[in-house]
Amino acid sequence: MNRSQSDSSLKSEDADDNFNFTDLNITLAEIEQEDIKLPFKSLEDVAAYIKVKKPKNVVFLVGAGISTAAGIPDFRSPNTGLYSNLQKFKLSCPEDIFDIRFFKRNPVPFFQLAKTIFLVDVRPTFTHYFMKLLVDKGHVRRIYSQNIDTLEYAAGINDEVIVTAHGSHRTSTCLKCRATYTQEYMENHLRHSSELIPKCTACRGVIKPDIVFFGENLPERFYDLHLQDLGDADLLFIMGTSLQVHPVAGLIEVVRSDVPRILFNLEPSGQPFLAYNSKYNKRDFFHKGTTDESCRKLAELLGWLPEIEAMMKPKQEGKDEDTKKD
Ligand code: CNA
Repeated sequence: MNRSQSDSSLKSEDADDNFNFTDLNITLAEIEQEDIKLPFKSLEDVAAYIKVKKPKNVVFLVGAGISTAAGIPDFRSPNTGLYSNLQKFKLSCPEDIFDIRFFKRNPVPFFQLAKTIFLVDVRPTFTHYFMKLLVDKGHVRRIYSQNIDTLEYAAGINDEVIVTAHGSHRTSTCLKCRATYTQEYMENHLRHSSELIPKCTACRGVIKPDIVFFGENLPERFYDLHLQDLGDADLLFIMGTSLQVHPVAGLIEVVRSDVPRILFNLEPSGQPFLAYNSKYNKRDFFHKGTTDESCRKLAELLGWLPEIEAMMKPKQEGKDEDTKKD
């Protein structure tokens, strides 16, 4: 990883989705010709595209911004991002805390931080469940997540669909003998051990969570899948990422030149490669705001809001019951 409608036949086909084309900013002629004009001008256009084109190879490229609503800070947001809050570690450069060369010399700052970011009780966000619903409806080819928080799995998304491009802390590995350890083992250590640095029970080497640090290779699964997945993609959603970390940021350029690219983010990112502000833009669309707000609005337009809320509800009730028992 490197730093730097009103047509009744259409309606009946999708009757279970409660979809109402009259809500959308498209004409009947466009629907009949299945010709939704690019670039999209609104979320209504995006919803119409999904309804009419029924994409089967949607690729999501997501980053830390989809998890901030769960309480996990991102890297680069001013004031709230991790990089603005590392003063106590006295690093010459904030990226050092996730740099493998630095870690091998001095793993202390990373594990001090790990205690605060790995041990919090977090739940998937609306955005995670929006992705899950698209997966369940057969629209999704793959989710490329830069996040290490494992919330895609917690939302119940099938492992096969997920590529954790920067690894995750589901497992950890001894840097000396390559013995592997579970997430539970690492969490127990961080919570209960008097020693800060976790050491291998076999060889006393330092155990490092399997997240990809600057200076390390991405998982093989990323290299095995990304060219085919992005080459076959029929819609790209980019959500909650500053697109500053390569090679993942480069995925936006691997999709075919006629494939729509949608960015949901608090601030513009990906320019000039994403051309939503250019007069030459042919297929890029930026919707500014939180990913939860954008996904919620899109789900509403698609008539999918009740299904997503139903997916989120049992988890909420389960948590409430757990709390009562304590
Ligand atoms: P980043 O560089 O911190 O950028 C995050 C982007 O998301 C910024 O452009 C923000 O404006 C935007 N953003 C923040 N909150 C929201 C929100 N609620 N809705 C919409 N947009 C929002 O993070 P990237 O993911 O781009 O950078 C890649 C790094 C971050 C990877 O190596 C990750 O491992 C690493 N990271 C992951 C986590 C996590 O697992 N949750 C947390 C912090 C950092």
